[in-house]
Amino acid sequence: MVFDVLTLFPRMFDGPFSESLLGRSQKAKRLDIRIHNLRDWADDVRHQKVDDRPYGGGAGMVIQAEPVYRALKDLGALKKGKGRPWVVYLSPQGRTLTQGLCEKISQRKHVILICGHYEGIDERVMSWVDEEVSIGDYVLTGGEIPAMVLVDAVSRLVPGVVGDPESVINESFSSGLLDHAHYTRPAVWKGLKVPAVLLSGDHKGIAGWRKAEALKRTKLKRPDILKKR
Ligand code: 4GX
Repeated sequence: MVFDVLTLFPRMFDGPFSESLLGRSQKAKRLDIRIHNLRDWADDVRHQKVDDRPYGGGAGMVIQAEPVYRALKDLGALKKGKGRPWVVYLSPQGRTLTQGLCEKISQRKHVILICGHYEGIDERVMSWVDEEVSIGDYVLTGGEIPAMVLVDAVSRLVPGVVGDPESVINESFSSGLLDHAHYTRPAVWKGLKVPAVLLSGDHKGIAGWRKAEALKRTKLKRPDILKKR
């Protein structure tokens, strides 16, 4: 899967995308995450200015339409037809990112993410945006962290990114329930015992315990999920 990220702060992505699963999967060519500096498409190549004051006045700056348009054009988003990438703008006005939306996005081969800053981008480029996505109802300083969240959550659904496909299938949300509790060695720690069934070797018993635990936890911690199910 290919991600193109358009940002004014490309270095913010250095850490999160080079470590752990995402780093490994890029080396293995399962993922191709390309970070682009929006300033490379600035009108004024020398000053590389890509923002300006809002018409009508008020605080803050607005990212100009032209650099975003040029970047989208170069990345293939303006052509029509099948190979066209899916263009996402991260913004608090978007549809909330859920596991379901991540699954939907993971079906795409090529996704372009636009990270807004300041007061956002000129509304006139929105006609090339396929989908606005929000990571939650709070205001951040820019769209970079939301883009990282989306790339991370979507990437782990790409076949091969998470080594054991079981851990993607059995986890929270996919089943509509929270995950059951987990324990590892030692079997007794500070006098606290691991539930006996997990040491029993009885696979059916273990599966039953886990299912019941997951239900109990969901009822207790996230009753809203149960209602939706
Ligand atoms: N989930 N931000 C976008 C710029 C902006 C401001 C106003 C449109 C309108 C966010 C979020 C988020 C901060 C990214 C403001 N764009 N993005 N940016 N929550 O808070 O996705």
